[in-house]
Amino acid sequence: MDNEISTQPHGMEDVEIQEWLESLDAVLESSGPEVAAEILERLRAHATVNGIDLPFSANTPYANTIPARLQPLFPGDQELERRIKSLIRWNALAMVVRANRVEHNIGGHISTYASAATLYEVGFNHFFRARSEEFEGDTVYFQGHASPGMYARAFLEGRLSAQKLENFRRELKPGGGLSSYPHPWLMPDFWEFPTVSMGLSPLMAIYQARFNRYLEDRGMKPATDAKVWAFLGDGETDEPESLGAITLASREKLDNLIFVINCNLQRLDGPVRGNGQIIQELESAFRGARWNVIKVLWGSEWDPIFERDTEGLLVKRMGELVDGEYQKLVVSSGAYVREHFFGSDPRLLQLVEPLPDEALRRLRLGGHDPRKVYAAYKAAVEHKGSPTVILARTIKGYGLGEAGEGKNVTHQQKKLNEDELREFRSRFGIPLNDEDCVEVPFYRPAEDSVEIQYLRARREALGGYVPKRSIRSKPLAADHDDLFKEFLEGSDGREVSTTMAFVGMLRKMLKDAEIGKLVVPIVPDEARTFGMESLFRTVGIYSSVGQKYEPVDVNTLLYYKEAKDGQILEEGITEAGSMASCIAAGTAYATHGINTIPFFIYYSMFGFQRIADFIWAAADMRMRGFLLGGTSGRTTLGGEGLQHQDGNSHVLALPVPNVKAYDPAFAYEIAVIIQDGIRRMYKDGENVFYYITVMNEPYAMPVMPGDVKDGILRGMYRFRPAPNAKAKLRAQLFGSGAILNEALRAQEILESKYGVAADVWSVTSYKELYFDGIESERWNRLHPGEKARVPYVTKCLADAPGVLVAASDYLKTLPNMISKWMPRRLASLGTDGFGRSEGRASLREFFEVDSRFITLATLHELFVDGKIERSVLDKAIKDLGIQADKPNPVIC
Ligand SMILES: Cc1ncc(C[n+]2csc(CCOP(=O)(O)OP(=O)(O)O)c2C)c(N)n1
Ligand SMILES: [Mg+2]
Repeated sequence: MDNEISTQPHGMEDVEIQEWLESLDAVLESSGPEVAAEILERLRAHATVNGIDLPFSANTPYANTIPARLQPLFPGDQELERRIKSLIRWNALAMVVRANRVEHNIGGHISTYASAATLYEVGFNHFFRARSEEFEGDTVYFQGHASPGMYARAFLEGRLSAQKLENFRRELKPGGGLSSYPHPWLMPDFWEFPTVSMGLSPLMAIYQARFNRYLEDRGMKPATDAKVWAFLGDGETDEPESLGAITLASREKLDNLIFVINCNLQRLDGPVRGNGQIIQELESAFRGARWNVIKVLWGSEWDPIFERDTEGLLVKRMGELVDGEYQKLVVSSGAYVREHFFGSDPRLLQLVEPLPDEALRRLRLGGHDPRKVYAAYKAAVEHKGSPTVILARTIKGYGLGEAGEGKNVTHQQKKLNEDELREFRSRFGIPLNDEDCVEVPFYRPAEDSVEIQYLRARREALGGYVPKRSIRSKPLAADHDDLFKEFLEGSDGREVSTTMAFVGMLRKMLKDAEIGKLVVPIVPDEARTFGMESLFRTVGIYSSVGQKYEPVDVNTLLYYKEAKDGQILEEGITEAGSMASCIAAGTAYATHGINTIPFFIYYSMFGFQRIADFIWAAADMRMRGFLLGGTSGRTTLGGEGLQHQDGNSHVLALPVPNVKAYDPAFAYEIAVIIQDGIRRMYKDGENVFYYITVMNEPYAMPVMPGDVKDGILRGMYRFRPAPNAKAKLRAQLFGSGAILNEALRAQEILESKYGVAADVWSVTSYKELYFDGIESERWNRLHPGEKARVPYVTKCLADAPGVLVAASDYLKTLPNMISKWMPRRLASLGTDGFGRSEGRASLREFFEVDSRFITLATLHELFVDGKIERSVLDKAIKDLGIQADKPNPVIC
């Protein structure tokens, strides 16, 4: 085992090692731990240069990091805090048991909070500082499955009614209920951070802590000692996101960040590492990443035993057991513990000889001992120079006894029988008699009871209640007509891509008096891809240490400028981390009362496709800001092929209710969308955010054709009507993004070669059109007696004659989903299938979305309607050079 320590090195007498240990003790005594550590470090270096091969281990022994003699005094009333905690335990359990009595299988978790209660209560009573006018407050990410405990506490605090608790997981009941997990969308005055999709919160917490520093370094908020706490499960650390950014946290010296990992050694199905030691594994990962690691393994009852163990036998023995054995030990009798744990060595048995079996059974784990937990938290908040992780050992389902304590099934335990309830009641001293107890009533002592008074006083001392979400920013004026005006006026024939147009807007926004400082550009190592490198120089790349080197390109205009007050968050190749930054910036209006406006620009394929769950969490958190899907569209990104070419993201944006997704073709469309977005989010306070795709295909940007702003925002407008509206053959062409140009070319071909007069529409957002359509349908269904609402699509096309053809750089399902509100049948072209490494023209031919295929689709529709002869169609296929037997792109 990694942490095994030998008590008898080769060729060394006991007495010799004893001398070494004693001299170290003497140094410790006289000069303190820092000097002792320095000596050991020097010894290690000395040994290495003298050719001694010391094996590397990032582990320390399987013992508490803070020894008993360095433990601070516990400042609270321990007995009273225990009683309060017991009441919270009871109410948390009652909430789940009651909910499942009323509605079978409604779910909920008992055992997670049961194991974590002390970890939270020490935080609530002594550490978590609330947000107030004067102080930004600590930020706490609560483990999602522990939410019953947070509700139960809020009930004692008088913040949640018994009725709300009664309706745990039944939010739709009259009077409302409580959401299963932390969801700011559902409980916007309570929860701040959604944490239940495991792995997201550790990563979000790291970037939150870093964003707090960013705000300070840019002078946007005063520097404070506010902390970001993240509570995780040990099983949760298997999610790659959980540990994925821990080196960033240490690199950035985020001593404002504290992870508390509840190491109950169990996950849902069974042990996290039955055949190993999750605590040691995590310790080495975090120590290797240069975190401050504090292990809280053993409770105070163990201290005297350790003291008697002058030979280090106990620590050695503790390091030998695998977690599966530990899990068994904590639920076993004292006799079993004596035989199987201490029985491995007669000297160990001797250590515990004076203790009766019952005392052995009650040897508490560190995570259940408030004194040990307090010591760890205090050390963590006082630690400087790196983030801290606390690895606290607990028992899953603590206190549930036969109903699930330490059992493999405990995660899903939701029902207790009468005996089990009585036992739990007695164990935690809940003042309910045998009869009442089985009804599992919520229990809150009188307002003037010592428990409630104490609990309130503690929270008052810490500035108020936690968790609590409120919006503290002031609305912006958002008066930006002048800022965006130039982008409505076209590019004067100059060929630019919509990405370039966007970057032009960003550059201008960064100079704006109101929003200049608030804009937070975020890039995952793609700034050059998007032509943003000029911003490096103008606003700088944020670096907490400034720039310690002369950049290689210092003599160029656009050199790589890092600065402590840099504005760009250049995150490196991590879309997940960038999104976490975007979330921190986009929720700062609530967390910090600062209206930062994130613009997160990335390869569109690596957004919704790769980090959809973070985007979902952002939606839950009421994030504001802009996601820019760069190099988007399956055929606008030439050369890249299957994994980069995005024809999916607009479909994947559909499920996120509050994301507004736009696929604009022209600079003025983007300008209108962003200007309106800033107004809606930062002036009117709407809980929406934006997804805008931008492309890298250059073409001349037209002047905005009249007042089409409303159409742009609602999803479609007629961009170019047919020149010959009186023609016999008519068509309506719908194009989006860069494919709009193909529709415009098709309009010309149809006009000049086939006498078909087509109007061309720019469809900026199928999602907006779809939502409008389903809302009209729904309203009409519910209000049959009233004047029927007409979907916007239907209104637009009311007097639009001819056949209907849509072409998109995304899946055909986008246009198809609004076709039922169109006056006639719709033919849809799109890019279903895998991409190819090719140039744009070949890709558009391959996916059958170029002007020729739009022309063919239009003629085919006219043929189906009996408006043209077959021969015209046959000839067109030939003239357009279309290969009728080409493979189907969807399946090849
Ligand atoms: C991403 C994700 N995958 C799966 C789940 C389902 N799930 C909920 S709790 C749980 C086990 C949690 O174990 P651990 O992290 O050790 O927490 P504990 O309850 O033991 O404190 C699982 C698998 C989830 N919530 N999120
Ligand atoms: Mg666990």
